[in-house]
Amino acid sequence: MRTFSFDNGDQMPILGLGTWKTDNQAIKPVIKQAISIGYRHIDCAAVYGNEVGIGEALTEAFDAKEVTREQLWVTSKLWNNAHKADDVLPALKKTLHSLQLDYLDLYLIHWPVAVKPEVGFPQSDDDYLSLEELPIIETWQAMEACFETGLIRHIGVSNFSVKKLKKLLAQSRINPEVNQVELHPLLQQPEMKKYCDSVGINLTAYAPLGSGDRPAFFQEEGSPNPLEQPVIHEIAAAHDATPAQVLLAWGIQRGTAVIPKTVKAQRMEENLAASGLELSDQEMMQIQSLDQHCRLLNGKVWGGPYTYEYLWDEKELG
Ligand code: NAP
Ligand code: SBI
Repeated sequence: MRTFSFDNGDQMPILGLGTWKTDNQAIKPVIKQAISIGYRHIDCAAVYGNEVGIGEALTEAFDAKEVTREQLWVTSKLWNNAHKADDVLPALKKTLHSLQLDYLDLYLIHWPVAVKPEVGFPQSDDDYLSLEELPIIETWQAMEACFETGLIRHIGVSNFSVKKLKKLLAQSRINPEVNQVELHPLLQQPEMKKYCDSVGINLTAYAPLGSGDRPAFFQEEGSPNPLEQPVIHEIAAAHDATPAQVLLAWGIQRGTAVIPKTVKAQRMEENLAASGLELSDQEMMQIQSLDQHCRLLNGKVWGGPYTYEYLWDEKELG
């Protein structure tokens, strides 16, 4: 499995397992299965509400000597209601407790969106804190302090625009090492890729298969599906591969990590095998032409000051 190398020598497997939309009970056998077939990178988050189940599965896998802690890459994310400086370390400790781990490989600020500490998921504009009230740099400095405790080996961000990354890099003592964003052939974000490459930020692709099972709230009528693009099917047929494998191979070949979610054993195998699929330059170009700058998880779930334009630092395409 190809890896991303970090400055301290750590290696993040370029393909990991996504865990959103699977509850504590259902996720446990999924994680055990994934580890048994060779997954070594698990993408978690406090807000997914399943870190306890993941922790139980990891502990059982360690106890059974299927894998060692050092062989595994575990990412988690700070939720939007714990952005105040004093709330970051407790949130990290809660995640570590749930996952039954001594340390995380990577901890990310999940969104550049702050909500009041007592709010789980915001329901009204009143539930938000503006970035004037709680600037990102205050949360980032608390992330830097967490890094210094040794409880996390790397720190990064998620859903940050290039503009927000630039501002953070200008203010930070420790640079973010990862930005995790939505990426697939319908949303290629070439400027983001170029910028991250230029400053040494590893880009991770979430929703690499188009998040077809995203909740109804996130579905907009007529949204395209990367898995259903004829070009993807043609390339898949040429390699005797599946459309999902082509999407993942494209992401990997482009130099991004990919974290597809599946709960099905056969698809886990299929997705993992995508790291062995090689696309030609011409196929990569064909896929490049599919870009529509189409955000499937466009952040419209947020309110208050966090408009689309504010979040992504761009106007919405009409
Ligand atoms: P995704 O991985 O793009 O797509 C998941 C969907 O694809 C599910 O319906 C899954 O169904 C299906 N699928 C998986 N493998 C398949 C295959 N080989 N063939 C056909 N369908 C397949 O979507 P996602 O879960 O939204 O994103 C992946 C991960 O990224 C998340 O789980 C989460 O860890 C992370 N994420 C992070 C953020 C963030 O804000 N940082 C946002 C979104 C996601 P089955 O499960 O039934 O197989
Ligand atoms: C949740 F558990 C609840 C809402 C929500 O909205 C945006 C997408 C997201 C996220 O922030 N990270 C995900 O993987 N999905 C999510 C998750």
